[in-house]
Amino acid sequence: MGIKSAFYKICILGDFGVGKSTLLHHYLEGRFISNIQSTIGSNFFVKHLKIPKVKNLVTLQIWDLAGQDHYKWVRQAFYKGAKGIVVVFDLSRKETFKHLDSWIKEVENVIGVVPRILVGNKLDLINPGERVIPKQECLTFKQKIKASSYEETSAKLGTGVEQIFYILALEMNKNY
Ligand SMILES: Nc1nc2c(ncn2[C@@H]2O[C@H](COP(=O)(O)OP(=O)(O)OP(=O)(O)O)[C@@H](O)[C@H]2O)c(=O)[nH]1
Ligand SMILES: [Mg+2]
Repeated sequence: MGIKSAFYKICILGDFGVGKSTLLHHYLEGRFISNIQSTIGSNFFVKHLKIPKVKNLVTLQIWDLAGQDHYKWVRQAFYKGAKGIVVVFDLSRKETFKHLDSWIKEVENVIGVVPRILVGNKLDLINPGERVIPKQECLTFKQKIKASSYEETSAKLGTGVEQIFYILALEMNKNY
């Protein structure tokens, strides 16, 4: 049972500076780099991973999109063909969470509804007792956008990073 191999394009999106490129770098290289440049336009990377029921490795083509407002029109072109999205905000900056509605709208206007994971990054910067975005709000938003999962990560420490892509790969594969 199961298919032999699979290829999925995915996009990682969210406000400028939430840590999208740093998360990806940790996922691909297994370490933190502190001097990453703000993304210009887009970059893409390829990762192979093993998931149950798929005989061969799954290939993820991951598009890292620039979060700055003035790249909005550039991003539209890169959403096409994506089978999953990773939606990232910064746990230490509330405005990045508030902007998620407009991110979801932006991407759905181009590709409709595809499997998604909601990610709160920079877990290492927050004190559990003084969260600026209560966990319940994050979970409510996850339900609202029908995300498969809500993950809290630290691209600095590597916490939760692999989970994001593994869960998304499982979810995309369900649709086949
Ligand atoms: N402490 C901490 N810093 C982080 C974390 N993730 C990213 N950063 C820092 O946040 C800043 C922005 O990270 P980027 O990865 O460039 O953010 P981005 O979302 O790719 O930004 P754009 O490419 O401009 O859209 C950098 O200085 C990172 O080192 C994290 O989990 N913890
Ligand atoms: Mg970037």
